[in-house]
Amino acid sequence: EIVDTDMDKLWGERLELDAGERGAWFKEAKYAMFIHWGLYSGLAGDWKGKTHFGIGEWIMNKHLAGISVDEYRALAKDFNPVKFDAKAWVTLAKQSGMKYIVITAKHHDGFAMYDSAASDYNIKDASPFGRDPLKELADECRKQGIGFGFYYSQYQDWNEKDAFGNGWDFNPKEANFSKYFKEKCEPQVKELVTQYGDLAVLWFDTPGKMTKEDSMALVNLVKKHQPRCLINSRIGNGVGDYSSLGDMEIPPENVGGLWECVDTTNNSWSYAWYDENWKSGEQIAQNVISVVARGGTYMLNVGPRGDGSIPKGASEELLVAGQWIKNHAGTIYGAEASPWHKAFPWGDVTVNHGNLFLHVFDWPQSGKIYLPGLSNKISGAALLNLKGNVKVSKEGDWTIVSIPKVKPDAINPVIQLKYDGKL
Ligand code: JFZ
Repeated sequence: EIVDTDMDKLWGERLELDAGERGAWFKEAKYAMFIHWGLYSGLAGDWKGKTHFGIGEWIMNKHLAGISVDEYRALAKDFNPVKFDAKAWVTLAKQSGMKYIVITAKHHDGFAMYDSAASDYNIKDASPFGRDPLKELADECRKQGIGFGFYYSQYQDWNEKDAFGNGWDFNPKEANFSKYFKEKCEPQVKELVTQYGDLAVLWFDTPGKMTKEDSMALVNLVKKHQPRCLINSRIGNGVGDYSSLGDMEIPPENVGGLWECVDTTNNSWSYAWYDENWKSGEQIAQNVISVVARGGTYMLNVGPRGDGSIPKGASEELLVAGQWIKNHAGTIYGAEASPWHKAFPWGDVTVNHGNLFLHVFDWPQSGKIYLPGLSNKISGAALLNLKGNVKVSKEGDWTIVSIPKVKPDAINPVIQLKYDGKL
């Protein structure tokens, strides 16, 4: 019996989770860097002279190139990211306004990007690089004062016939998932939680048909060594600390509890040479604003090349957004979701310390912004960091904010309204 990949069953469900006091830093952080980096980055979307459009880190899968385990394993011998520079990566994340980094320790391809004693199919032992880049990255994050965490694919391991297999010659009757779980998954997770200092998060993925017992075993293992480390919902079976929504999903209405939206700077998670669909700095800043306005945290991915360099198309736009965030920090960090619960046609709203921040993405031609149902007295109104008059008037149920008719020459202008009392 040959079974196909049942995508729908892999992802796990959306939950309202809340880690209480342990989650306080996460609620404040708002913005993080996700990094997909592995052997697949070296292929960059190509296999044997053919380009496979899709997500780069899935190239091994039968839905893309369908690479045999032996051929894929051989890639390690040529993987040598000589341009890898932990300091440059962490500096980019910091300058972009990001508060922690989560990187693929092992993706579905099964190759460990760190020095693993549990499996010699790892970058230190199997590649000419001979270093542990994730150790260097963890140390650099600590040095520069931002959080660090790992992505770990706990259920799909295409290198292991006992795990999910590679989805095309996987035979569940012959597969011994608990063997893989005991011999590779648990030992590797233990390495990650014991050898890299304090971790901000452990980001699991595609729980598939994992049992609650197995999910709990991983939760307990993480908590035993890192009681403050948060675990995302893709651990499966509803036992995580915070919810990772569907990929690239900014929800239409506010979502309660602790959650994040994961997204990419282009369309592929890992580097793919053909994908130059970079989000602009303006778009990235708008996504940060929109996710914060819905009550969540935005984790935005970059896919470094196989040589360890980060494409300029990503880094330059991240820095544009980072500059915007720096200039409008109070509208993002520690901010609360929009009291209107969903976006307006012109933009979105965040709240912080008695201020409503109106983020104007699409400047209204009328020069007027209409806010329904706001009974509070507005004691101050201004364009943040910009010149131009702002006036507030009331008309029945409406608060009308009059702004200049011409959009100021700046990305994502913000109007600050100081309000009295409680919202
Ligand atoms: C998974 C991975 O398969 C993918 O390679 C990448 O690492 C991404 C971040 O996570 O893909 C998913 C997981 C969940 C959903 C969609 C794609 N989802 O819930 O919609």
